[in-house]
Amino acid sequence: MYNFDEVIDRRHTNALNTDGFRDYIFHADETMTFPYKDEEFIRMWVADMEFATPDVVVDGIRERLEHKIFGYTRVFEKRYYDAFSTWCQRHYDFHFDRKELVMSNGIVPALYELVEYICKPDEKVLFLSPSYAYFKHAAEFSGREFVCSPLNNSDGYYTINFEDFEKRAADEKTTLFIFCNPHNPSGRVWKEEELRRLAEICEKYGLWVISDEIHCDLLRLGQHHIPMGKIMPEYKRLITCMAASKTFNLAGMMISNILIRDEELRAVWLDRHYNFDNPLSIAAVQAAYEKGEPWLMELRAYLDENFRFTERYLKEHLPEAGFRISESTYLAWVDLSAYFEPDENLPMFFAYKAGVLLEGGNMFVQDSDCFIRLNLACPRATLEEGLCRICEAVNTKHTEKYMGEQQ
Ligand code: LCS
Repeated sequence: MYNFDEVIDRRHTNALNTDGFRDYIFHADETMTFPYKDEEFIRMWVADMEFATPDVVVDGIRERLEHKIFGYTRVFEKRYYDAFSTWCQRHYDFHFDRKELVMSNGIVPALYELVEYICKPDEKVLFLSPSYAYFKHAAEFSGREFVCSPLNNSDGYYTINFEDFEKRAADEKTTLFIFCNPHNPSGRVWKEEELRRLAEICEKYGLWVISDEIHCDLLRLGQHHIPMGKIMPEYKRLITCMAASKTFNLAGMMISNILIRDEELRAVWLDRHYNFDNPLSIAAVQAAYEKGEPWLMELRAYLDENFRFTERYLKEHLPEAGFRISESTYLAWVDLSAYFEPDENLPMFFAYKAGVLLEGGNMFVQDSDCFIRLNLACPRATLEEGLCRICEAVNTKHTEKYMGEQQ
């Protein structure tokens, strides 16, 4: 019913995806040039989608536009809570009290604030690696040290090393665990047993837990997300972050949900946070939660097929690439250690040799050498072209290397 094959021109919309890649990926300015024009790149990097947000969301924004006044705004009405909490109840059988809900312009800005409110200057932030780099940035932003507990990687399936995690959690200077649930970049949807063991360790050492569940709606069909809030129903030091931004392609709307259980921390937040919201963003998210489910189900089926397509394509054209269909997210995490040395700058290689913008292991803190992360939330034709260019570039490099060694 929805057309995920539509190719939408995003130029001239101030999109980070089209116009911000030099700065974000290469820390360079507009003087950086490539053998490709900007519009010739296949863009498989930052985590937003090439798909249109559903009509119900656009209609929600339009209805709000008709009110014609956009003065100072904040989520005051219960309708927003009703929309979001009904979503959580329906999808995750998860209930939270209205008073726990505070709004933020994004989960990343919330992380930056929360680290500062929770950790004293000499305290440390713990997370699992590889990791979404902003967990590290959030610690560093307020001068806190970070500690990684490396995940085990067994043939592309990531699991938690609980002995290592407990050792690090036991450090009395480690007071906050930022948990990515589901996990970016691997896409793991943590199972109940894994969540229980993590929760047990966090409770034993009294850690604060921020459970970043931004990817929780984007599951492969058949997968089920369990909010940490259900595993730790009474634990006050738990903060849950969720948003419609990834789910409905609304990251630019800059609005996300933060559930703070601890009253004292919530008071600090309400005191120090800049507590205003964008009226169009509220309308967009409310409409998404109230009416967006049919679209999401079709999106998930389309993404599932993009993952299967990628699996088939890589098997045929890049057989030594390590790839496993992610349990969640639209992000494919591909191990190219059979083809590259650990010090290769992969985003640079693929931008120059393939005309593909992607994220490399160097962007995921540690334990991610030789990996690339591909954003598969694009029309299948775009995906096919991107994969074709990636495989060709790697195979050409391999052939050249082989010929070089023969001479
Ligand atoms: N948390 C996680 C785990 C994410 O993956 C992202 C976006 C965010 C938070 C951002 O939340 P926001 O501030 O927009 O509410 N992930 C991105 C990524 O992996 N590449 O580009 C964005």
